[in-house]
Amino acid sequence: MLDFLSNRITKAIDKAAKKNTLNEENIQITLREIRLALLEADVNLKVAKLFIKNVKTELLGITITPGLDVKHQIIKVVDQELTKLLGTKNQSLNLSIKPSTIMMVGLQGTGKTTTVSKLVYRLRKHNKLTKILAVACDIYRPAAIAQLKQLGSQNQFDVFSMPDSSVVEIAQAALSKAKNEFYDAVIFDTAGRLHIDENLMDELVDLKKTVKPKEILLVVSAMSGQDIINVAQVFHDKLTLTGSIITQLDSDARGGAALSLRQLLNLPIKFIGTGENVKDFDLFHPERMAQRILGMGDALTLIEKASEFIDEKSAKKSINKIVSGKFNMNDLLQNLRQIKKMGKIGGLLKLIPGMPKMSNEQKDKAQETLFLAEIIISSMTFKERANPKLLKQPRRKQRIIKGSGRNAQEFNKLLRQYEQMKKQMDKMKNMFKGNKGGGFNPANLSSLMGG
Ligand SMILES: Nc1nc2c(ncn2[C@@H]2O[C@H](COP(=O)(O)OP(=O)(O)OP(=O)(O)O)[C@@H](O)[C@H]2O)c(=O)[nH]1
Ligand SMILES: [Mg+2]
Repeated sequence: MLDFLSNRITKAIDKAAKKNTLNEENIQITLREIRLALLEADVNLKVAKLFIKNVKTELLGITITPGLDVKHQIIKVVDQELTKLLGTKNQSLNLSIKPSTIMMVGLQGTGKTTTVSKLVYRLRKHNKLTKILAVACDIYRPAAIAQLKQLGSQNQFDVFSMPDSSVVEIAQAALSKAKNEFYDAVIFDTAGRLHIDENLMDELVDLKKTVKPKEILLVVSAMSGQDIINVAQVFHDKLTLTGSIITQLDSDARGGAALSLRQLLNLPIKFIGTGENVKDFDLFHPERMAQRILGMGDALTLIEKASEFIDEKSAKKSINKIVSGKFNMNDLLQNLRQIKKMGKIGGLLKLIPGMPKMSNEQKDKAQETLFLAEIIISSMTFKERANPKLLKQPRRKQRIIKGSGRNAQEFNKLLRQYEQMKKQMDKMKNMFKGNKGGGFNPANLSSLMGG
């Protein structure tokens, strides 16, 4: 899905990240590459320009997140802007009234009829609507009604059709049937057209007046070229669309034109079609799509974790305590838990620029040290953690060793490390001086923990 766009953007970022600095020149190079990637993927020029402008503003004003290298800083910004471009959040269908009414419109062969049955499947499975009526309003293509009927019998939903009638007459009859028989939803399948056709457009306007649908969805193929933008604009002007569905995303289409519609028309993308089966249909999630395009799901998760971690007010609070010399084992425990929240220390250390490469063995050892420390400190009482001098009392020591299931050697080592850490306070202070964001760099703690 969108492999072309994904490959090109990834390459652009990789190339830019080789320089490993985020100065104006490097930002320019990055932006030029990304711009090319977008245009080659068929993204509309206006959309690409705006996107580049936004990424530029963000990159120039960036506050470097401690723990992220240049590549990840760029990914973070591009991911954020791409998500925005795609619409930020999924927008669900308006199903507030019964029967809910949905109208499908679009050019020929984009997947309107197929999508009707996909939508039925989804509304049943995810929205608990059981009785759904599909209405055959494509009265021009001879096989169109038969196609919908066949989909209906394959997937057990009702199809309404009426020979020798106008689209408006069909719609009126279907609506009264739906009301009388308490249908949950009615979906109108309409005729496709090769290009904007005045007569067909007027027919859609009449259909809209008759049905007053809560949703009018433009079905767009991912394979569309730039001409889809004008076409969609006309549909939108005449019908005031409520959203779009991008189909055929499983193809090797570049997809940029269809994706551009969201920004140009301010039209939410509600679903995506990814195959011919009724199940090949998903809600459109801008953030997930952005991640997929960046092809860096794992990296993004780590970035997220790093940001989350650094944003933590509590982390700042406890680290301020450490720097001011007032830290105790409660603060230490809190920090250890935050590190754990970020997952494996090895993956984390990889992201920290300037961090010497550790062997797997060293990483495992660091991980284990932190893990052990957490277990032992967890077995202490709050009072003991607040006043570690109490830990010298043999009775307390024995209790903690027993409670944590560790041995005396490990316990003593932890205390030694804690003392060492206190002694290294000055060193720590200097480390934080160089850290503008005031954030907490877990590498400092792990090195002090003897990892
Ligand atoms: N691979 C793939 N094929 C799709 C998808 N959606 C629809 N199709 C196929 O595209 C072709 C056209 O689909 P239809 O549902 O008939 O399209 P339509 O918009 O109703 O076409 P007209 O009624 O002629 O305008 C069919 O062969 C579908 O199986 C999709 O998401 N992926
Ligand atoms: Mg059709």
